Amino acid sequence: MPHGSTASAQIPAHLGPEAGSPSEHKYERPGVVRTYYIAADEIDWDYTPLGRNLAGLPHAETAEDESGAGIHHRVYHKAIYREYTDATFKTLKIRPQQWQHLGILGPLLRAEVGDSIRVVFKNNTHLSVTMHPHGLEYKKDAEGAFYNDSTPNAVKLDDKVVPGATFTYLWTAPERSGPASMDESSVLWMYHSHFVESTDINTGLVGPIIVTARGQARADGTPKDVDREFITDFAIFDETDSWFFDTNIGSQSRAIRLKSGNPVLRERNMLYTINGYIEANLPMLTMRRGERVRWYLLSNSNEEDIHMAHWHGNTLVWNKMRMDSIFLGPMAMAVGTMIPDSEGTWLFHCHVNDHYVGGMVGRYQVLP
Ligand SMILES: [Cu+2]
Repeated sequence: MPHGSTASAQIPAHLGPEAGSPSEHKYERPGVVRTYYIAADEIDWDYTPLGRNLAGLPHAETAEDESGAGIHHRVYHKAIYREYTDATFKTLKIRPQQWQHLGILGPLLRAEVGDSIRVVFKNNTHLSVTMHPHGLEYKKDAEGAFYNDSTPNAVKLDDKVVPGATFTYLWTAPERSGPASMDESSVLWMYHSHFVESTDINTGLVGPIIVTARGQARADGTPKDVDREFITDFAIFDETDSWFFDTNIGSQSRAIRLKSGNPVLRERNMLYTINGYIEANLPMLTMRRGERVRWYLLSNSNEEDIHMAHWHGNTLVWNKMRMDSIFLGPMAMAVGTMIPDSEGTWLFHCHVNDHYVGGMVGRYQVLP
């Protein structure tokens, strides 16, 4: 079932392959423009919607509540990207069952090589934010990043979308945005707000992009050669670097705002999550034995975002190598393919001790 709003409009001529380019001869279909209506919204995010330590791990530290937000919940005010049905931004698009696990991540944007992605972006927050994509092709008027790049004001509207404003980003997926020779049929990119980048991401503004090789995508953009896809962000959210830190913690925090000035306060407000869930609140990632399952992994941008994603029970292939763990540095993106042969419910967690103890744990399930 298509996740994005796929417009069947022909790609504008200037966005297609250049005449005589090396890729022209394998241009099997005209690219489409995939349009998404995305808003940055303020919400109260519950890192533990179903309770604490759902994996039943035998260590006591994580069972105590440190947020002051309740015994069983850790809730913070945040800003996230959400998808709407159209440009009125009145109706949220229902996230399909298979993508419920995206959690705090923004809507999945997809393209097949040759396609364009058009995002009508509305800023419903009280912050100035943007959307900045990795991997896709963009011009200076759609980079979504605020810095001195010697461009005139006319092409800086994308750099700072103020509260209440709307901006339309147009990005393209040429060959260099899609799989290279060592990749499989699809690659992962991300997008995030890039006004005050670190604070924007810690506030929650990050999401995934998948680009499938030309000719290897179904109509909805999914790669034809896989049965199931999962996206997991090994994401530390440093709530002391959130735009809403003062709101979340209380007015007394202003004096101790500097994160380096109070390591205890900072550690208490570091959330070691997978897709914004801690302690196995990540929805059960469910697949069937023998399916071809593609795992897309990413990570956030804090200096502590150094992770080792580890699967119990099954192995996968990454970069033509057999693995049961994949290393992720800050803002990493990695893709692996698993053909599970061991049935059961299995731990899926970060193997860095502090992260594991801090709750960076999920589970996946292999059915017969
Ligand atoms: Cu980790």
